Amino acid sequence: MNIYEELKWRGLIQDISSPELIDKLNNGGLTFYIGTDPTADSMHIGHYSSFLISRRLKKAGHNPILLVGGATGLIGDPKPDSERPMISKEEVEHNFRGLKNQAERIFGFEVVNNYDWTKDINVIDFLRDYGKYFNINYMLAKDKVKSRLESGITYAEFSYMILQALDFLYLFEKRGCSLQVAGSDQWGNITSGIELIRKKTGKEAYGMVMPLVVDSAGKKFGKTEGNALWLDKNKTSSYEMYQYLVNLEDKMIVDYLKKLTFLSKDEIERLEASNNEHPELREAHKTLAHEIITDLHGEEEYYKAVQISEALFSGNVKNLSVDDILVGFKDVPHFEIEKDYNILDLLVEKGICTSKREAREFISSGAIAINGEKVVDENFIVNKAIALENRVLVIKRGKKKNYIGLYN
Ligand code: 545
Repeated sequence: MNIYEELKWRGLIQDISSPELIDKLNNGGLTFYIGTDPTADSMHIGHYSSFLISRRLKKAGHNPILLVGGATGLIGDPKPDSERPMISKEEVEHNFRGLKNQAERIFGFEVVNNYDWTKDINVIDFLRDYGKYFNINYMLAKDKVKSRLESGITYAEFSYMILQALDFLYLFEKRGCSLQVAGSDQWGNITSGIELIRKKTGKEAYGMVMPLVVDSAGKKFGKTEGNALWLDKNKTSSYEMYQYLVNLEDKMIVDYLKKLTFLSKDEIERLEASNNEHPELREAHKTLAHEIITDLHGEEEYYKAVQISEALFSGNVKNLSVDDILVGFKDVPHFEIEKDYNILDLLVEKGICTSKREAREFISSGAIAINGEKVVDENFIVNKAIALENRVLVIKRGKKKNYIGLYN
């Protein structure tokens, strides 16, 4: 397969600006860019899938430039439904540093900042050198603008496409960059740039967009209960990432293997067959998690996530560190333990059981365990000495309910 066929097979090509691009992609040697705005201080897994294209194209002999929009982030790319709240300059700077570091660390390519070439353009030059090349009718016809005509759009957001177009022109002229790649929501901004380049230089530049990765409900991928799957492991631990990926719906798995990994067609077909024949092994899911977590955080983090998951599943938490336990049990109820307790009092006082009678029933049926060991004696004394690292008790009630007790 050549690179174009490979990208097609992976489902990474939604649109290209001209059929000429196909040969250019297959021949290698293009300089291309992909941009992101500092609207958050970390990318999430959806951006990861788009940015991986930089490595795929690099492997095919092209030169990537990553752009973080220190300028465009101050304005805000129009969303289809409503105006973005203005973010402060300090926040944009903070986010910029986060994204730049992350992009350099994960993808390993040069990162440029469009603030560098836009900050000194004065308003008169802006209107003469760029504004003059944009016809209002053309701008109004762009999807993102069109969808806002009812609800309203400010002049600032309306002008956004000019900024992104002038970036493309700048990189075309100064860096020989002739291709911009992005998610499909960027089509209008990319074609504006191609138009501007054509009008100002008479030359042809190209655009390529990929479908946004979505979950089975058609929502943007990586947003779970309002929380994105962040690439920053302080925001989303490897364990949380692992859990999300291992529990992906079966019907999504092949699509994600194609878009989020570098595994070959043969290997992905083999995993697909494994998922069909032995879904209980979750081999495809685990491989997906292995590829992504290893790439983002290193192989050790992957094995740690597996270890935490297995320990939590079996209830055998003794071999985990306190830090791993706190990561794994982030979402279960936590409480402080300030003194020694009789087990019955502890269970009732901390709300694990509703009454002593209920607590006795749980104990006699073997349904209470502390740090993986069943409590069978209703006079059992809970104290610091039995806590892991003298700090943590994992109290399990029945098959599913867990509680974390902390000594300080
Ligand atoms: C700015 C100036 C340029 C070229 C591109 C830009 C950014 C672009 C944009 N892109 C999106 C984005 O989201 C916020 C990320 C917060 C971490 O707004 N105008 O910045 C997304 N982009 C990646 C994909 C995208 C797109 O980063 O293109 O489709 C999402 O996958 O929404 O000269």
